[in-house]
Order: sequence, then C-alpha cells, then structure tokens
Amino acid sequence: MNYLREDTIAALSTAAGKSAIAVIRLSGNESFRIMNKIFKTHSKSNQQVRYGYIVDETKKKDEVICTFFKSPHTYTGEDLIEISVHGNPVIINEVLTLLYKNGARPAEPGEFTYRAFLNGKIDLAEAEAVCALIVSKTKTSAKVALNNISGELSLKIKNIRDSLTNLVAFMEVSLDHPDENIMFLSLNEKFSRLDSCINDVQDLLNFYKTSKILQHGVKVVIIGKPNVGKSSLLNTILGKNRAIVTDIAGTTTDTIEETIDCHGVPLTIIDTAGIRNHTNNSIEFLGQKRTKEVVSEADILVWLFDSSCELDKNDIEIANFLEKSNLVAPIIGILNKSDLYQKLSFTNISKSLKLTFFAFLSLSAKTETGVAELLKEIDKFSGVSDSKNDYLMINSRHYSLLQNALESLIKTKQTLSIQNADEIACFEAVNAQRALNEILGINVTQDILDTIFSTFCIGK
Ligand SMILES: Nc1nc2c(ncn2[C@@H]2O[C@H](COP(=O)(O)OP(=O)(O)O)[C@@H](O)[C@H]2O)c(=O)[nH]1
Ligand SMILES: [Mg+2]
Repeated sequence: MNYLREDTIAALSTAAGKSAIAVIRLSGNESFRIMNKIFKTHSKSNQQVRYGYIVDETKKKDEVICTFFKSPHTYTGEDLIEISVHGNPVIINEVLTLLYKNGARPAEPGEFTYRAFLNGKIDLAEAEAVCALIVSKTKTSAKVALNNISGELSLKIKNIRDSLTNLVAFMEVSLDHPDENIMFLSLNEKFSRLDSCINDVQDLLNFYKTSKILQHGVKVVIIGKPNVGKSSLLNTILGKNRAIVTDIAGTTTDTIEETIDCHGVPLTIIDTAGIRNHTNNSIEFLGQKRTKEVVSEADILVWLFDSSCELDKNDIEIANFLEKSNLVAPIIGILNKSDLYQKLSFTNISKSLKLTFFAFLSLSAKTETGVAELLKEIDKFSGVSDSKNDYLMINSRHYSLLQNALESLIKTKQTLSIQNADEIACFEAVNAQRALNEILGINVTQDILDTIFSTFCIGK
C-alpha cells in the first residue's frame, strides 16, 4: 500500500448511494488552500462551520455545509475539512473530482485513521477498534469496540508494560552492579510483580473467546430430516415468515440464513434442506450437499426430531452422517411438535443413536412453547451476557501477542529462580515488553500496518 504522508487526501466518508447528506473528508496541509479555491461562502473565516457553495470556477456544483478543523486538534492530527454535500452520487463525484483537480488525491482504505495513528492521535489497538466498531452487528459488540476506542484496552496494556519496565530497570541495575545493594528488589518481590503481570495478561486473554463471538457471531445450523419443522423453527425464532413452510417433504432445497441479535450476540441461524436417504429430485440433492457443507462450519447444531413419530431410517442416516463428519460443534437435540401426541422421547433417541448431545429440549415451533429455552441454551454456549459492560475486544493479533508476552513472563519467572541466569530473565522480560508494545503499534513493521489498514473501508 502506498501511504504518503505529505499530500492531501480526500474521500467520501459516508456510505455510497443516495442519501439526504453525504460527508466528504479532506485531510492534509493543502486542505484549506484547496477549499479556498472551490468554496464560496459569506460565513466569517473564524467560523468553524460555514455555509456556502462548491463551485468550479463560476459554476455552482452544490450547496454545502463545511466544517473546518485546524491541526493538531483533529481526527487525523492534520488540517481537516468535512464537506456535507447532498447525498447524490453524481454530486459526490463532481465534488470529489474537483478536489482531485485542485491538488488532493483519493485516499487509500483506512488512510485517515492511518494518519491519526502516525500522528499519535490514537494507538494501533484504538485504530483497530474503529474498524471493529463500524462492522459491529449488535449493541453489545458496538459497546465493546467503543471501550477499546476510548483507550481502555490500551490503558490496561500500558499499565502492564509500565510495571514490567519498572521491574526490568531493577533487574538491569542488579545485573550492572551485582555487588552493590542499591535499588535492590527481593526475589519474592520480583515474583509477586511478575505474577501480577501474568494475571493481568491472562485476564485479557480470557476476553478472546467473547470477542470472537461478539464480532463474528455464533453460527447455529438447524438440521433434521424433512418435515420435522426446521423452517417453522427458524420462522418462530425470527418472528417472521422468512422460510417456506409446507407439509410436502423436501421444500427447503437450499439453505436459508438470517442473523438476529440474541442478547447481544449476533446469531446466524441457518435452515437447511432436510437430509434423507434417497432423493430423486436433483435440486433437493444439491440442497443436501450444501447442508453437509454448512454443518461443517457450524458453531452449534440444532438437530430436530419429530416427537409425534418414532425414529426412522432418515434419522439414523443423519446420525451416520454426523458420526462420519468429525464434528466439533455441540449438538442440541430438539423434540419438536411437543403440542402433538408424543411417540418419541429423549431416552429413545439416546439409546438408538450413539451421539453425544450437549442438551435436549422439547418444544413446539408451532405454538412457540419452549423456543425461549432453546435461545437460553444457545446463550449458555456463547457465555456472553449483554448486561456486562467491561468486555474488551481482543482480536487475533492481540491474542497471539498476549500469548507471546505470557510465555516470556513465565520464562522470566522460571529463569529468575536459577542462579546466574539473570541476564536471560532480563532478556525474556524485555521480550514480553516488546510484545505488549506491538499491540499498541510501537515498533511494528510496515507489513503489519498495511495488513491492518487495508481491511478498512475507504473514507475511514
Ligand atoms: N403440530 C405441529 N406442527 C408443526 C410444528 N412444527 C412444524 N410443524 C408442521 O410440520 C410441517 C413441516 O414443517 P417445516 O417447517 O416445513 O419442516 P422442515 O421440512 O423440517 O423445514 C408443516 O406442516 C408445519 O406446520 C409443531 O411444533 N407442531
Ligand atoms: Mg424446510
């Protein structure tokens, strides 16, 4: 990626398409000069927000509101202007073309945030959170990303790093002056300080599972032979008729996917084509092939049985298929149609099928009895509670650096107890420090920065 810092960049910062207002951002040394050429206004030049027209020579292009931000107190740290134009793609294009004609260049993905990072307005963990906030799917995941943007993760990392820096200073002094008793810390004191760093790193590592669930959601795949009520269950959960429900077996021939906000967790529910032994219908056959694919990607499998009928060869067929698939996802067994006369029980299923079930529930997709309990069971799996406020977002980059830091801290502790190994202990402690710094973007390679910022959208 070719990020140059000296030039002035411009891009549409709001979503493309038609809207009441669209915001174009301009950042860099030349911003004010460029605007002077294309913005005609009667507002006073000391006003931060000015009303006027974007003009090409004498031709009016749009009636706009411009907000002027003077460096260094701006998002990017540079002179920055936000132009609110009418949200029409033709106008947006004309204004952007005019900006480019007068000296700005199109911004690369994430370049505004990249400049904010380079100019020390935000650290790397905060920049990553900006991206995570934009793609957040639920209120809880947005709240967690916001915790990171506000610097809560960065502060925790800095605190651990600073106490480690302090400890390393003591360790280095005793290395440099082995015979003098100045600035001496007992071994116990060093251990206790290291333990506290280890605990803090461990606490942050523990956020990883929740972060992944909040960001990427939980994939729930509903399986079962035809006509057990899979589509009905999906519709009941969604509260609308998204999937086709019919009493002719094999109607859902492809998978249907919907995402809902389930107590803060983005829950993607996938209704599949029923798996059964023989199918003459080629569309249904393709649907079953797709079903087998999504099953392998599931976080949770919800396997429906028709409790008004006994098990048949189709249920056995599914059991055989699951057994062969080396599944890691837990299976929740559902006895659907609990409103009808019951011919099947959990005991029948457990005895006849040699599969381990994470839970068993009885419900009726038709009357909705028991559906809330299913969602509670899925909640238990995710371990996320939307009433909790102090989650932090740990992405996979943070996770592997925290793991490195943890390993180095443990090695520091181990080597400290060995005689004459202080130098190695010091080396390991510095390694841990380096890993923590890398989370904040200190001494990271250009490759890493490029990878992170290229995932941003243009205009951010
Ligand atoms: N009585 C009763 N009928 C149900 C229930 N769930 C689904 N059905 C009926 O079972 C038939 C098949 O349902 P559908 O959702 O299309 O099954 P799928 O093939 O597994 O997707 C339809 O006639 C539904 O109305 C239930 O809980 N109770
Ligand atoms: Mg169906």
